[in-house]
Amino acid sequence: MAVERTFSIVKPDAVAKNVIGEIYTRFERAGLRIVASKMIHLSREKAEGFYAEHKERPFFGALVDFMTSGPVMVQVLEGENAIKANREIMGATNPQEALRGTIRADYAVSVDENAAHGSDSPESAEREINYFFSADEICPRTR
Ligand code: RTP
Ligand code: MG
Repeated sequence: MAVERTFSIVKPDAVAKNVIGEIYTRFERAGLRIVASKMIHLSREKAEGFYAEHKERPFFGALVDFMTSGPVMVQVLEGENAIKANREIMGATNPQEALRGTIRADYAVSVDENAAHGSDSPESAEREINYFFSADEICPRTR
């Protein structure tokens, strides 16, 4: 498996809980490198575009409300099998179903406010990275 990139968000609930650093530490402990990172407060338009695949779902309005409720950290993670590795570290979408020791089990309380996002495929990783970062904002490993 070649080195791969994935896109990640520390969602507003986790930023509000002051656990950005703890979540970043989990990425690093799993062998993922942070090669781009910034804090932003999403506009509704930006959040709606990001979650466009869920536009027709009943939870879409609540999801956009939540994602715009406070700042988020957005980052690009790089490493072996990064997409799957990040999904494993995050745990299931519903924190009630997430394995112990995962980000969502430890920091999230509900499916609506579930602490983190991670790309679910190479195609979405590419789209999501380009949605938030320009090429000159990504700093691959040099040493
Ligand atoms: P994400 O995209 O945020 O990483 O989460 P995911 O892949 O695990 O889940 P996805 O199906 O893509 O859903 C995106 C976000 O929508 C909210 N959601 N709410 N109330 C519900 O039944 C429901 N289902 C999904 C969650 O916040 C989920 O992270
Ligand atoms: Mg998803």
